[in-house]
Formats: sequence, structure tokens, C-alpha cells
Amino acid sequence: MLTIYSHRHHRHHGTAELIDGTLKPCFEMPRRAEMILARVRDVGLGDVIAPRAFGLDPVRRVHDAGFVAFLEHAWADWTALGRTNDALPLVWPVPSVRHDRVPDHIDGRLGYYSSDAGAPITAGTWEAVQASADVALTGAQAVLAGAASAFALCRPPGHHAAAAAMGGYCYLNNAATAAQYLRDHGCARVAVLDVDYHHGNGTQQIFEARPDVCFVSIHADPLDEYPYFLGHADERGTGAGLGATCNYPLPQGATWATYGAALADACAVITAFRPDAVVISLGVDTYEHDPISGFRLTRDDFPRLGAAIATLGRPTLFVMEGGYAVDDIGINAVGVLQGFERR
Ligand code: SP5
Ligand code: ZN
Repeated sequence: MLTIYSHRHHRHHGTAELIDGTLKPCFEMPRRAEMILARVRDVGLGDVIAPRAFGLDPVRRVHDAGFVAFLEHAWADWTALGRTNDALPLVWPVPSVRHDRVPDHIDGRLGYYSSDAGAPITAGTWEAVQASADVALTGAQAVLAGAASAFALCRPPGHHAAAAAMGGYCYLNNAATAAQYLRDHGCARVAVLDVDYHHGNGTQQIFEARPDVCFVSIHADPLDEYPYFLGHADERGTGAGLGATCNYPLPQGATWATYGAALADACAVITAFRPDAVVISLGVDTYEHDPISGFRLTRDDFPRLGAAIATLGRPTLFVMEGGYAVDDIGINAVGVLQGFERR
């Protein structure tokens, strides 16, 4: 399997995140991608190539132009005030206030364009974010050119990013950008299967009203896990997209017995959708030793996950999302890819 990787992810390196009421070192760190790349090379998964530059047009197919411009200029706007620390939001537009006026001040813009305080902007964030989108798009292009599968080793991740909001370590939605690119270049129907521990709230919002991109997610029940406000089983899509969104919220402590059953059901839903291509939002924070998560998948379960995805029998783009047990992240992420290929 071809891997697409950009060293430019190193330019994004947040200092701290708010967790349990205190600032702790960011769980989403450059070493995550380094460990995955090392494992790709160790097992001889296949060639590793750099992304090509697609520019922002494919990104704006799923993201608001004002939001993209905000991301591009946020660090300059922040440092213009003499600030040198990471940029973080501190006030948000709750439903009862106005959403029709975009603030000028960077503090207002950070809140307007975010869902939480989990996506710090640093000097190199925009460069890394653009590279991450290019990694996903280059993977989509490989699949369009006839590859049975490709691995977009994206960092930062993307599935919590909505059309006009960053959050949850995510800035641009790499999986959604890739899915839309597949749609725009010959695939009439695309399925996104999100296996990250957290619900893919950004991806769901981007596609929920559309019948041509199906979104299926297996994740921790939002009643007691981030992102809390989406991911319930009764969310089935809206309008013309009704029936093309499918959620499997699972209880804390879920093991393969529970997870595998949901996955089999999810695969049946995707098969019935008859997609021309499948995009996997590949998070391995379902791992038993993940420091911020509550599922109990073992290292041996990840190849099983890949083998189940292979039964879909469709051209498949894997897009890296979460996973914070950094020492084992390479074994687990590449384990999914090996399970897919060994089927
Ligand atoms: C891409 C991705 O996986 N983003 C995840 C963002 C999660 N942010 C909220 C984390 C809250 C963790 N709470 C765990 C408390 C452990 N003491
Ligand atoms: Zn996650």
C-alpha cells in the first residue's frame, strides 16, 4: 500500500491543552506521525511519497471561505498584538447570540471559528494543516488513478473540523476534503467510515444533508464522551441526506466483542449504499492503553478491523485521525492496513 507523508507536519506543535481543569502537554504531538511512518518502513508496507500541492480550491469545496482565510491569517493576527504563545479561543457564540456578524478582533474570530479550545494555533500550524490536506488529496488521487488502497498519513487530524469550525486537534477536515475530491473526479457515491474513538462531528455536519456521501461512525457514546453534542444513534441525516448518516455510539469499556458487531453492521450499511470509493477516518484511540479514551481494543484487534474493511471490496483511502498511545500508535495504525491487505 502506498503511503503519503509530509515532514511539514512538524511545523505544528502545540504546547498545552486544557484537560481536567489544568494545562497539560498536548496529546496530539509530532511524534505520533513519526512513529507511524517508522512502522510503515519497518514492515515494508510500500512506497512512501510526498504530497503534491493542490492549493485551496479543493479545501473550499467543503469549508467556508471565510474560515479558511481565518486559519491562514490567524497567527499573524495574533502576533500583531504582541502575543507569542499559542493562539486559543476563550469565548464562543452560543445559540442565543448573533452569528451573522464575524468579529474583527482575533479573540472574537478564534471563538467564532471554533467548537472548543482544543485546537491551538502556532507559528507553523497553517503550513502543517495545508500539507495534511494535500496528503489526503494526494491519496485520493492515487485511488482515482486505480490504486486498490492508499494511506494518507495526515497530521494534524481532521474529523472534528466542520465547514467553518476548528476543534478537537483538527483544523481542516482531511477526510471530507478527500471524499469531496473523489466525488468531483468520477465517483458518484462515496462512503466515509469513521472508526476513531471520538464521533466525527465535523465530517457528519459537512455531509449530513447530502445523499451522495454516506457517513458511518463507530465511537464512544456522546452522552459521556467528547464531542458530546453529536453522534447519537437517532442522527440519520437531514433533508435529501436522510438515511445517509449512521451512528454507532458504544459504551465506555467496549471490547472487540461489542466493537466487531457494530463494525459488521456498519459494513453492511456501507455495502447497501454501493459506494464507488470508501474513505476511512482511521483513529486508533480505541486502543486499551490510549491515555484519553475508554475503549479496550487490543493490538491484535486492529488487523481484524482492517480485514473487515477489506470485505467492502471497494477502492479505499485511509486517512489518519486520532490515537494518543504514542509508543504503540505505529503498530496499531499499520496493523489495520496490514489486516486490510492480508484479508
Ligand atoms: C482527532 C481526535 O481524536 N481528537 C480528540 C479530541 C479530544 N479532546 C477532548 C479530550 C478530553 C479528554 N478527557 C479525558 C480525561 C482524562 N483524564
Ligand atoms: Zn479521536
